[in-house]
Amino acid sequence: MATNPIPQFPAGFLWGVSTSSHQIEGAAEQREPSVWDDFSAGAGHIKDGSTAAVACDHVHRYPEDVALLRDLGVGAYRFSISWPRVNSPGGLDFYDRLVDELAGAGVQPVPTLFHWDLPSSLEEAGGWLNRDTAERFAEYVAVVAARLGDRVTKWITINEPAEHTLLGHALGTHAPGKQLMFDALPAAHHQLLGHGLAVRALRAAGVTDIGIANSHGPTWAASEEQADVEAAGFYDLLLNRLFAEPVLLGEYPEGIGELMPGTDIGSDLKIISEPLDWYGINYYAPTRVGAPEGADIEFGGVTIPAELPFTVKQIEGVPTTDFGWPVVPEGLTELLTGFHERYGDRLPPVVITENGCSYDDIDDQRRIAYLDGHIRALHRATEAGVDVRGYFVWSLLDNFEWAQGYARRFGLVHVNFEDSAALERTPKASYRWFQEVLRAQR
Ligand code: IFM
Repeated sequence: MATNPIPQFPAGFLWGVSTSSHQIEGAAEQREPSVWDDFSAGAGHIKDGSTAAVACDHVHRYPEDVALLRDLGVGAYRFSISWPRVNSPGGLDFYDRLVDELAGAGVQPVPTLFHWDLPSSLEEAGGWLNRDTAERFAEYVAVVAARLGDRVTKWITINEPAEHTLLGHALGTHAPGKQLMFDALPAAHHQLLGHGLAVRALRAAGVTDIGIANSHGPTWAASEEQADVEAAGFYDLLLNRLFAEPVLLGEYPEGIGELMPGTDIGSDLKIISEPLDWYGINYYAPTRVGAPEGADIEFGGVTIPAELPFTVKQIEGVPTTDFGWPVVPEGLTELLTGFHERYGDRLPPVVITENGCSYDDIDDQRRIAYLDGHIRALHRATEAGVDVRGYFVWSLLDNFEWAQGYARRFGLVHVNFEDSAALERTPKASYRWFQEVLRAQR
């Protein structure tokens, strides 16, 4: 276990952990179906053949989970609200109870309004390829804000539209399983539009503390050869610039706006770039990218098809998680200082809304090393002048890791999925370690 104390972060820095509705809630019979229920039913879609119908059964066990949060000593809990549950009778009552339980434990609720579990009924009407979904999203956001806004002050609109576009709509390895390649771009635009409309709906409800959770990471060219540098630049555009620039600058990177649907992209971009109070970044690892090599490759649980204009390569000489993802804490410093340089004062204060790793053990010393390294890397970014206001570990609990099912364990708390009646929670070594870090930061 790492022994050097972690440097002190400023007073008021927000420490938390994150989860999402579909990954932990269970109680699927109490809500409308979502695209993830439909996708999970398809043969071969989920690695271990599982579904999230029960998951961690958080809907019934939330008092125990909130007690874990309280004992951990986090200031905040990032969870997501299930749109299909809100659409169902009594669905919002669950979030009412959760928010009250959190208040009783002294933990600030930070809900995300969309974390990939679109109601199936909306998918049938075209899902995120249909502009109307963005409008429907804003209506749902207004309903949620009206109900919880008296107790919830900090909100996140959407989670990782990049992954939802790439994996869900371009490659089809995630729900809704569409394989549209570059024809998936409208799904990106409509999610971003939904984000902007949600910001307006939250502002109309009087909310003053709003962010987004975008996933970003440094892109490293595999060599200095022009073809590799160009491929890396393209990957950077897809993962980083395509989702950051409309939100932060009110514009798409060159050449992209023309590919987007709609008749008045300028007025859409005004909505998408509604000012935010902070910018949430989910960081896991950098990506090493080279020119295409004419063959499909398997990387981090995803097949990158040969026809894409880049290939993803292993980063040599660094440890990997049990998921095979490279462990590169300094990538977080590089990402944040890079964003600071690229976007200057257009970048609002940053919150790391997710960071974590998948390891199987309960005595998870490698997770401790990962988190220790990344928190220090975050501190170095603050010393270099980046205004960072919070850090959330992904995740509180082991959970349904999408197409990987229960085979990947990101939790600070182990969940025994073998015994589905008990689903026993066991805090891992990393939970105890983080508890000490938080104690020392107070
Ligand atoms: O589990 C996911 C989460 O839902 C979104 N960000 C990445 C995590 C790990 O893959």
